[in-house]
Formats: sequence, structure tokens, C-alpha cells
Amino acid sequence: MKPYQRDFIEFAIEQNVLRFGEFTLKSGRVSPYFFNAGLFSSGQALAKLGRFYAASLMEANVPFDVLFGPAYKGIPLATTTAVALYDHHNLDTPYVFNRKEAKTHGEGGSLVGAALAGRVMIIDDVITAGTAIREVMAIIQQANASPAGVLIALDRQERGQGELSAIQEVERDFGMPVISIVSLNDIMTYLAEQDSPEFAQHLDAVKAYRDQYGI
Ligand code: OMP
Repeated sequence: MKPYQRDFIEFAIEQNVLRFGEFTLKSGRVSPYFFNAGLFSSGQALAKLGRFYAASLMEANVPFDVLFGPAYKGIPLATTTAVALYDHHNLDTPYVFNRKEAKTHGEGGSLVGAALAGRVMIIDDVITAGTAIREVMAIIQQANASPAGVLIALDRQERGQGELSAIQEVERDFGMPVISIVSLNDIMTYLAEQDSPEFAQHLDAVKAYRDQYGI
């Protein structure tokens, strides 16, 4: 694990974004941990978050033309990533987001910002079973753009529809890489490093969950 990844996990715990307990996921799985990116909810938190996304994207070195933030949660994520790419990596990159409801007046349409064209880097929060990201892929296909990759905060490393991980399935089905700031493995490493009975308990619960749903 790289230092910025450890910093990111600490930051997520500190902001209450990464929590341990009992959570029912979109997939119906009951998970001992949850990552709620919506709780990065101040200017400072968003600014820091953007730096982590940007660092991870630069490190992955995947070529792209435009950032895409899928509504709703992807919108601030793509925005703060675009700002951090400019402020910290001297890279001015176009970005676009979509509305969930198409607008019928004014400029119309469901896309706002730059053109959704060329190689699109999708910015999202979490992939568990891969359902949400497949809906996003349909928007890119409709625009006749091509996916450059997906950048997310957390890869939960869970099984998708078959024996592969949901992310491996997405990579295979759409021929693009999925980049994550951290994965479940990193969170487990972090928990194991802490000298805390509370974190040791969380680690046990996460291990049991991974035995059931992990890859
Ligand atoms: P999948 O569609 O199963 O890949 O789940 C991904 C979505 O679930 C994310 O976009 C979130 O809306 C939500 N989610 C989280 O935000 N954090 C988690 O830790 C887990 C989930 C989830 O429900 O699986």
C-alpha cells in the first residue's frame, strides 16, 4: 500500500465515510462495512478527495480525453478531480456530467459541460456487484464515445455475476481498466496494522464477509 492510500483510508474513517457495523447493500448483501462518499461534505473534504482521485488517475497513466461524472454522486467527484488535476498536476481536462431527467427547454438534453466524446474516464464512488457502472456504460455507448476507464474510490473486490470479481467482469465486458484509490485488501491491511481491539473485531467481520462474497 502506498502512503497516499493509507492517508486516504485514514481520511475516510475520520470523515465517517468508511464505517463499520451492519449495512444492507444495493445488491442485497449484508456487509460489515460501508463507504458513503456523500459524507465528504465540506469544501476541505472535497478538495482533499479530489487530490486522492487525481493522484490515483495520474499514477494509473491511462490516456483519456474527458472526465465524466454520472448523476448524482459522480458529479462532485468528477468536478473535484478536474480541479485537482489542474491545481496539482497542471492538467486542464474537460469534464461533463449528466442529468437524470432530460431537460426539454433551454439548452435541452441530459448532458452538461464538455462534449461526451472521445475516450471517456468515468469517475464514480464504489463498485460492488457492478450494476451501477453498467447503467453508466449505456450512456457512453449512446453518445458513441468510447470508455477509457473507470476511476473509483473503493474496489470492494466482490464477486459479480459469475466467479470473477465485479470489476474483472466490467474490465472484460467493456475492454477498459478500472482504477481505484484503494481496495478492500488495502482496508484489511490498514485494520491489521492498527493496534486496536476494536479494529481487530472489524477485521474479523470483514474477513468473514470476504469469505462469502469476495474473490
Ligand atoms: P453495485 O451497483 O452493486 O456495483 O454497487 C455500487 C453502488 O452501491 C455505489 O454506487 C453506491 O451507490 C452503493 N454503495 C456504496 O456507496 N458504498 C458501499 O460501500 C457499498 C455500496 C453498495 O450498495 O454496494
